[in-house]
Amino acid sequence: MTTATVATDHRLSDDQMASFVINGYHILKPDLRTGLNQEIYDALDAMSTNPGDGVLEAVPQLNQVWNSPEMVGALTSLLGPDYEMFPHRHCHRNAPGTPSQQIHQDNLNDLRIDGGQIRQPDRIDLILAMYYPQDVTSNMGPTLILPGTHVLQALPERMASQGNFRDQVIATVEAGSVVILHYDIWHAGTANTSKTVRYMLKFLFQRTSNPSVPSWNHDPSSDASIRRRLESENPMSMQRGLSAKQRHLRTRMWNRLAGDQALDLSYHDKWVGGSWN
Ligand SMILES: O=C(O)CCC(=O)C(=O)O
Ligand SMILES: [Fe+2]
Repeated sequence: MTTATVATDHRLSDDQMASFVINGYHILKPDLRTGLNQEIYDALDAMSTNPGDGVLEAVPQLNQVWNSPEMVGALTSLLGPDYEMFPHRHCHRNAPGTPSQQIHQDNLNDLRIDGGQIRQPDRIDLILAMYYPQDVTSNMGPTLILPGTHVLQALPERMASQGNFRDQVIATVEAGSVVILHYDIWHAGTANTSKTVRYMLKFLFQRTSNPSVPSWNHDPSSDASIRRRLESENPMSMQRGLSAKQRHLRTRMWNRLAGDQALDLSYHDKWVGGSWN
């Protein structure tokens, strides 16, 4: 009984969940059947136009990626067991010569207002999943991620001129990998200077209910070490005030994921003169 559960349970561990809450991303490589990545690559390469949201119907083998136990386990952990696939999706075809994107958020680039109150970015409601059917080496336009930025607000107009951050992560990956991102994280596609087309399939998944219990593989005995991680890790070096805000928001995010609904009452929390009210 126990063995069967362990063998089939791909939910994230406490440490993997904490890493996501701190860094805003998780990379996994599902155990896909031999040949599937190439089949998908060939099907994409044979398309004469981009089918937009219709890419799942055009290449139904993609369902095997999204339905893999590793994907279902990770998405269940992050969004709860009743998560849903979002109807918007996109196939990114980066041909040789494609330049870098600006670093950006896919989500709304502004403060969330909810019932007239500022809503803190302290939840995981939407996940962006990027699947790469071929290896992505450093010159093929890998996705760039700014770890920890999913809890920060920034003006896109200001970010437009920014690049080459010291702690940026360049997600070079093997064929079949999926980069799972918090929807608010700052990221960009980089330049493809190789001679190979890089495909990336972007899909969105959404939470449909608020968490009431941890939906990952939770072990209460790790609570103290997780708290220490949430309060001390610094994925991108930044000024002290911002690090404090980041730590505050991710502790709230963790509590909310663990089922602390009392937090719903405190949308109006705000940063005032160096402390949280
Ligand atoms: O191509 C990539 O790696 C990222 C694409 C992206 O972030 C976007 O188009 O919004
Ligand atoms: Fe994007």
